[in-house]
Amino acid sequence: MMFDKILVANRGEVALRVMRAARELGVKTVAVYSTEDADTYPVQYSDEAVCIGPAQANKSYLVIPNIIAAAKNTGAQAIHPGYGFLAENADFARACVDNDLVFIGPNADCIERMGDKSAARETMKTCGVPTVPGSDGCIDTVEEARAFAESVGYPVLIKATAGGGGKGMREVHDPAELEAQYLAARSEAGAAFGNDGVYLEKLVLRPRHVEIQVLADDHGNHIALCERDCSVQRRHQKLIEEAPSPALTEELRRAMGVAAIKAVRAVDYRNAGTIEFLLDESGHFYFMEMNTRVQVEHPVSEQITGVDIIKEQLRIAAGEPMSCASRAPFVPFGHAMEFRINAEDPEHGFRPCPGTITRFEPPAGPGVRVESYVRTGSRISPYYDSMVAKLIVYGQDREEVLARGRRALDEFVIEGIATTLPFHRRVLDNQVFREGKACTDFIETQMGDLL
Ligand code: MV4
Repeated sequence: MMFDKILVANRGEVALRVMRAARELGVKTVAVYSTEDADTYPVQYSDEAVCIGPAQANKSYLVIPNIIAAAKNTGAQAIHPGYGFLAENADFARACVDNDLVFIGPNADCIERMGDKSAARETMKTCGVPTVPGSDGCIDTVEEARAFAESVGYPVLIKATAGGGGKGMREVHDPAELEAQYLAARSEAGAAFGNDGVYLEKLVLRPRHVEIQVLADDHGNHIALCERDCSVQRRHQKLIEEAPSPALTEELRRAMGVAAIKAVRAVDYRNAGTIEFLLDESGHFYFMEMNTRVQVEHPVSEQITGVDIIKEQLRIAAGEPMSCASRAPFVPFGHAMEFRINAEDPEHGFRPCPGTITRFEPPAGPGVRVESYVRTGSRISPYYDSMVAKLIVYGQDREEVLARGRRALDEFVIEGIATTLPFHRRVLDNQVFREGKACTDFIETQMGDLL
């Protein structure tokens, strides 16, 4: 049975996105907020709101007992974690279950198994999902690292098993650098994650980042909602995502979807998740990581499939079958692109620019969707992520979407703070991007002056 009331353990645009989905399903919402966020729109939008602490996230949005208490005290039956904060925290998922609350996401074991990147890679290899040639588990000595690098050939990439999102990664192009990079990667990982385990992979040159959105329910439905191409990133922060990927053929899409479903079945995964792949220049793809949460860029998949991913998450968590299963296998219709509008100054190394928005005029019209929690007069807090809005444009093909993106970015007015709007306008003028040929080095090679 669908929930009567859920608590949203997040803030900003994703909190609002989840509440809107809940409202369409007739589900009441409880917001939790820090004192810093007391006047934000998601708090006003919710049916009830509970203050859970001061501005610092580790004293509010990350305090598990306070969030659990807020859910129990308000009679919420389930908790949606959004993305970031506690979304991929296995202890939080366990704390929910221990307190008779449904965690709207996968179970704690799945979160843990995918959180250890070396173990996740082994799991995928075992169930036949392609992986980059790499070490079996972690590498404990420089000698072992050297032996592995010689066997697969340079260049190699050292990765932290507790990492993900690019933290604690070191490239090694020359045997003379191996020892220093290996030791640096271990100490960096130890300092950042309290776990200095590292593993090695052959370095894939000029890869694209292509990921498959999946949904799985308790009724045996496992579906792939096509792919997203997230190759335009800066320091492992995605800036633009699109679906479908301009780099995939129908055949590759099918193969990647099959691999993603294999991965989901292998760990008995439930709810929404994403399998990230590296796609090399010759069209081979390799498992990179699994994200056990809903992602920032989920709207582009929604626009090309017509599936409301958040509503499906609620149905799945409530034990109902997903409503879209009979439509699988999904063939993407049209094209969609998302631009992340951050309070950052692209002219000055993307430095954060918190402050008050003195004017906010979002674009509208055909094929335009804006996901944001701000309005004129809103304050962007220095304490949290700098994302102000997501602009999603969609249309019948990529060409229409490029023109629509340009039109919508030109309509978008945000005053009072610097934003990434001018950066996005420039990307849309770039020939490599327009041709659909951007890979993960796009910003360095094409937007080098911005770095
Ligand atoms: C790689 C790679 C090349 N070869 N693995 C970056 C984040 C983490 N998820 C894994 N990452 C990469 N793994 C091998 N064997 C290149 C990257 C990578 C990257 C991947 C996707 C998007 C942007 C990236 C930027 C730099 C490096």
